[in-house]
Amino acid sequence: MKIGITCYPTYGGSGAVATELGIALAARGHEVHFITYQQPFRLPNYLPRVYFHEVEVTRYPLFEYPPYDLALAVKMHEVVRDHELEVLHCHYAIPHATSAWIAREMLRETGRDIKVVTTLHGTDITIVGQERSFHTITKFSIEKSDAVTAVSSHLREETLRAFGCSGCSVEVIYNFIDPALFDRRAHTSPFPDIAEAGKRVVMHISNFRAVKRVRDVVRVFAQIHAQVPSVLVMVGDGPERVDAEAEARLLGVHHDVRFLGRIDSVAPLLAGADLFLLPSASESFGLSALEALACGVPVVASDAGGLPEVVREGVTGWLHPVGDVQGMASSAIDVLADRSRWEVASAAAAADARARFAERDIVAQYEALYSRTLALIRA
Ligand code: GMT
Repeated sequence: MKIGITCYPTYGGSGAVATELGIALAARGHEVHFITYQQPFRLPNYLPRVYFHEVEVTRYPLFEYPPYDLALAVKMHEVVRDHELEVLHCHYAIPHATSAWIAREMLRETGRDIKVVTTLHGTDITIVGQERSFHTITKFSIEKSDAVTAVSSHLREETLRAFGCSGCSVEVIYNFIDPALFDRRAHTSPFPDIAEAGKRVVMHISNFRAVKRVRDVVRVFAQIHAQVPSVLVMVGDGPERVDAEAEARLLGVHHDVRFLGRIDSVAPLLAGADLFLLPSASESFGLSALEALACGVPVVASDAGGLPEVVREGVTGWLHPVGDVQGMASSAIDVLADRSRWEVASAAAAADARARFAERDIVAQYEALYSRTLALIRA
């Protein structure tokens, strides 16, 4: 198949999933064209059958707000036409699915067709899509897609609740991991100094937006730190980083908190972690939690959104109500202080991630969806 993929190329779960999907599809013999404003952060420079088409937005004094959505639609139209793509797979509804709809309408004028598959990732539905000004266009874009997927059952239900979905269905296709990459045994410890000091590594990875509640990460860690010799490794960057740094100083744990900034390749870091914290206010799936589990890192997280679908309560991790710093700290201390308990949870995490979220199985679900959607053309 010839497939176009559009995503947000910078740091973020949806961009990571879209890119890993494209790479996996190309490895299975498909031709994949990424159409976006920047090379996706997880995309290597060259891979057979993978192409990158940069969307350039015209700057003109009249355009106080340069029209990216239109530039994207024009580029989609051009790439579909010139490379005879069959499917445009949009990750994140706004504006990608809207631009794809425009491109499809333009193509129809010339007697061509393209199938539009939209994958909903979370904030496109839970935050952005429910903004009053975006609600109608989000609903429209979902309904005009030829197929719609959501990354968890929770997000599917939330989509149907918030938008309804006349004439379409939302299929759940979970996010996935490459079991060979997200493997504890495949990497050497990135933190030998912490291990030599006899301390455990607690980790958090995100874009440090408000929804991630990074101050709770530091608060939970402060309680762990009081009981278990440990270091908190914070990976990523974003608007709440300053607050998290201030919280660490306020709680007097800043000497054992390391802010690494944005790092694209997280598998080697996760392979050196003992516990992953994700106390988000909402999380449609929690890709970083899955990546941690696959690396044999038990997860302590909030009992929010799709996280209960990813983390098996009491087996691969522990879930607590949003904001329950005490409960999260207590679960974290229990598992970190008991080596044999940690080993059981770590092994269960790695096994469960492979059993339910292996790249091979999930990518096959997308291939089947593309085939079913393409069959609709010919019907
Ligand atoms: O969480 C973010 O801020 C980034 C966002 C995105 O669009 O990249 O992540 C969403 O999509 C990820 C991949 O499907 C999910 O794992 C995240 O749970 C989801 N974020 C939220 O729902 C807050």
